[in-house]
Amino acid sequence: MSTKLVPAEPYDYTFDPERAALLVIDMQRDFVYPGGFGEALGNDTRSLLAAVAPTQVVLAAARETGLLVVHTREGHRPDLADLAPSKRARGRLAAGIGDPGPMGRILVRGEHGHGIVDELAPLPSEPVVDKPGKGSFYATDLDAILQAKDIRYLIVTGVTTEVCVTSTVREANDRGYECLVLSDCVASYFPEFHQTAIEMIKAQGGIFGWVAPSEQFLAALSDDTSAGVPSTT
Ligand code: C5J
Repeated sequence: MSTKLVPAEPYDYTFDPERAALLVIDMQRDFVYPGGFGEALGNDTRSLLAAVAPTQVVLAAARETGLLVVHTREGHRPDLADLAPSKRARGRLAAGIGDPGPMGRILVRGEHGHGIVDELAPLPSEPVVDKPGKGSFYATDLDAILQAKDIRYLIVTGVTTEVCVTSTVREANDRGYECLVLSDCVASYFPEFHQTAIEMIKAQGGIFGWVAPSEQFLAALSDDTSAGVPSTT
């Protein structure tokens, strides 16, 4: 199969679809939907909601093309045994992780708010990685899942841009994965943090990876002549 070429920043991103995975990071009700934990913290969830529709399109295209799709969820065991005291205490919140929240116990596995938004519901065949931290590789089997499929290229979507997305991209980059972040499929409660996080990823010649709008990725994925370069990897 030929490699695909996506016009991206800081320069074109080339990838082999057979070694690429779509990563959907923490698109959970508690972060994204109005009435969830994110909003209870005083955040405006509209920018996160705006990333759902373009991600839905990318998800459909990835499924159609046969890309591996991996979802992550931030959260903890019901007994909170994997919740660091520092994380539990952070923010001095009246209702924090493990406490009753608007959509069930906050960031606890199995609770309604911890689940992935309906629009992006995982298929039974798609791995869902539960993570106790911000980075998707920390204390998870994500690397093993990707290695087992010989994945090298990660197409990154999800929330929030400057927290779990950036942490994951940095971890992935150090492990040798080539990350393309889809700028309209990641979002933050804070537009200025989103913008700065995007700038940081692609700065210094792509120090952590590449950035492109999803339409560029979709065009490349569906174009048989996208790069015309036989895969050498
Ligand atoms: C946060 C995340 N923002 N998924 N989590 O606490 O980015």
